[in-house]
Amino acid sequence: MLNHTTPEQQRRLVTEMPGSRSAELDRRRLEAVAHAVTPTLPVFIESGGQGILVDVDGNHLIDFGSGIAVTNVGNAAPAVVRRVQEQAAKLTHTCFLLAPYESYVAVCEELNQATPGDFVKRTALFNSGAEAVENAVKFARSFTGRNAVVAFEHAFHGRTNLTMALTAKYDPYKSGFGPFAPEVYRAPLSYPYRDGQTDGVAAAERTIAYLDKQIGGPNVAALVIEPIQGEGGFIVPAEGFLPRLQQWCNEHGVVFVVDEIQAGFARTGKMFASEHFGIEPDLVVTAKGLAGGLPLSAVTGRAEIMDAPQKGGIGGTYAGNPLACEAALGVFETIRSEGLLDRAAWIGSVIRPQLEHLQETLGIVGDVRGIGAMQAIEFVDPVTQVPAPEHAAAVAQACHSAGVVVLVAGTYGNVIRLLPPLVIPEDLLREGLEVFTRAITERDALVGLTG
Ligand code: PLZ
Repeated sequence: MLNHTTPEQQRRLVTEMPGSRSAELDRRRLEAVAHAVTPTLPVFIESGGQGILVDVDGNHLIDFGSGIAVTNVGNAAPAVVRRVQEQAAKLTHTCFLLAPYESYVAVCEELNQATPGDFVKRTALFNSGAEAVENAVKFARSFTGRNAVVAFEHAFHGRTNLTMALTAKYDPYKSGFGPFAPEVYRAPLSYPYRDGQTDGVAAAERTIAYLDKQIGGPNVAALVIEPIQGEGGFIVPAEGFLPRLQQWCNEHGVVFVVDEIQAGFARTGKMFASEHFGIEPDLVVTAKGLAGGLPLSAVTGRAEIMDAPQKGGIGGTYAGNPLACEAALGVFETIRSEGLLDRAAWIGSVIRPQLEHLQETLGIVGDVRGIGAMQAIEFVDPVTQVPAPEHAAAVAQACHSAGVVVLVAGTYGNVIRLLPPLVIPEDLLREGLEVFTRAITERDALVGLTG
């Protein structure tokens, strides 16, 4: 077995950003890699740990991105590394459709147990989030015999053809890539900061009026929704919105599909964000945090829906690969042994008051929102409240230069989201937050002077 050494858990910049080795790799990237695959950071990463990413020039960066909510258990988490190494030395692949193995079944058992709802469930495994969302739609269509699928404003569900159709934002995700899959309808979301509707049931009635008038419940196979939108900018729907939508689904025999790909896996202080809203999805879609960085995704839900397609109708060569399944078992183990549900809630309790203070004192901070270790700031023009992507870009840039990795999000590109690994050491969390708040305060001061 290889010995893994965790990099020193300390922010440290030893070169310009990017350093010379990163700059050289970036030259090679531009020659070799399609330019539409565009990285955010200017540096190349070599190793990672609980809260630090180390680049090829030896710079230690604080990780507030977790590879977009993937390494919730930390990078190269010991239980994941151990299981993957052992599995790789024994068996790398058979294809579960050809010759099954235990770890696939064990992951399905874990997911059936962990997802909300006390009913008989089954799970099927896939590779990416998009692939799992597509398969959720296949299960729903097969079960209902209907075609229409409802998605929401600001949604992100992936980059494959069907999931591009479900995804809301045109540029960069869809522009030039049509035609898109038919029978996808986009419904109004609950976005309290922008739609001014803090009564979630009222917001749901507005959505339902649209569904009833323009699609018709009996035509709908599935309603697909993120409980807290990820790429859309951590939009938390007003209380009551999701339960009322689930009720409408039940009334019309529509499969209620909840995309927990970004919000799930202990991120919000519960195993699944759905638990905060009192909903029990018919199908839950997971990926990202499920396997700590190995490609694995899943659809989990009511047995009668999951068993609807014909035998052999669902699958894939690599879907539920044994290395990825072992990684997922390591993730479940780590969430339990490290108490990561409580830890995520605690991270939220550290971040949230600081961000709220900024909202109270600074004009460019329009909204602060999120649950647990999934928190975001929406930047606006201090006078008009119009989305201000230039502030988000400038703050993100300042953080990156100072060695803190943050991610921009939002339909208008004006949101910065914080997604630290749930195992991040406290001093790194506080230091990263300090760098972030300083960058925002300085930007606000600059806007005040120039505006
Ligand atoms: N559903 C809620 O957040 C992936 C996208 C990164 P895949 N989000 C990060 C990028 O720019 O492509 C995501 C998500 C939600 C589905 C997906 C899709 O998951 O594993 O990227 O296919």
